[in-house]
Amino acid sequence: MGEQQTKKMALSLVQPSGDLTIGNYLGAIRNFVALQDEYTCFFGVANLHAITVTQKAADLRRRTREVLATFMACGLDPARTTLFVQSDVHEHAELAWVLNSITSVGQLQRMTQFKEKAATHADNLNSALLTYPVLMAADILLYQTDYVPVGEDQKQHLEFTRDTAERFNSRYSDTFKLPEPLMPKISARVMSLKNPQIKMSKSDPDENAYILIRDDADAIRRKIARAVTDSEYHFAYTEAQPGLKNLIDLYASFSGFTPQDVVEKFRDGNGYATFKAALAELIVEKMTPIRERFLQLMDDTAELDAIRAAGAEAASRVARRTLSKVYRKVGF
Ligand code: AQP
Repeated sequence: MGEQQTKKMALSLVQPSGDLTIGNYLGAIRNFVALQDEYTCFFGVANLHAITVTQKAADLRRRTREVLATFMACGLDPARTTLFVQSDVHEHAELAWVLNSITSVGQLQRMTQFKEKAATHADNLNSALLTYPVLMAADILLYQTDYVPVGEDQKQHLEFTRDTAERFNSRYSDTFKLPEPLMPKISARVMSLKNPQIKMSKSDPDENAYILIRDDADAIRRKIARAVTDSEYHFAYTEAQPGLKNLIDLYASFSGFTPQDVVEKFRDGNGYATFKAALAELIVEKMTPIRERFLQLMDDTAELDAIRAAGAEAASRVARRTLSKVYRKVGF
């Protein structure tokens, strides 16, 4: 008991909105693994968030299981860490409703991700796309979270969460802890392999833009070989060569080298081909054991179901405590 209470709380969720990419791995999941000993950890599958974009029910159900299996394949250990599915814990939706009542529409309309998604999903501009950050604030605040390990794209949502917590605390009384982001130093923002101006996203319509955690060695080699670079043929780590810079960052993240070390190692190579081939082999080496473990876990339905059920129970216990406090304060 003492240990649970003195350790700080870390929480993060991942959407089952597509097959997970190495962006999700390097920006988020790999960092979750490193936190397991130091913090009390809760990691979830954000299936409520995923329906802000149209999903086929069977695909969403399958991907929800796949995210759980990916968490474990990457090294999250259900004996030390709570792994859960967001829709199994009804408190998330209930707290989001309360937080909606203290959130201004203008603030939501100014969020970068809303503006981007509104542009790409103009045919399905549903109100959940607008209120997405409110649900994300509920996800985090329910667990009295200290740290949220996320990629850089989520920084603005985290600031929104802190604003919302402060507003509730000052309108009612001190209820929520203010969470801090935890971002990796390299690969906080892995860029698309086809357009290094935009981030690598699992819902990108071009499958060559990303490497999936479940991609096999041939797919990895093919996608790296086709990755956009430039025609400078000058091996340097600079904003002026964003495609190459992204690949150098990937090499640095997977190898533990600094980007400058990577430049030293490959600057005398013959064009970019030698570097690309070495990068592909490095990714294959690091991702193959994860992929194999993922495939094994997906075969064991009973184990995944048991982990999901235990996670739902553990998460609900914590979430219930915060929600009942909130309900009392607002007068329910
Ligand atoms: N390209 C990225 N680089 C670094 N980190 C990233 N993350 C996502 N893309 C990158 C981090 O992965 C975690 C889970 O993300 P998510 O699934 O909740 O949603 P997202 O950020 O919207 O991820 P995607 O892949 O871009 O999904 P879609 O295409 O469905 O919107 C988060 O911590 C995120 O920062």
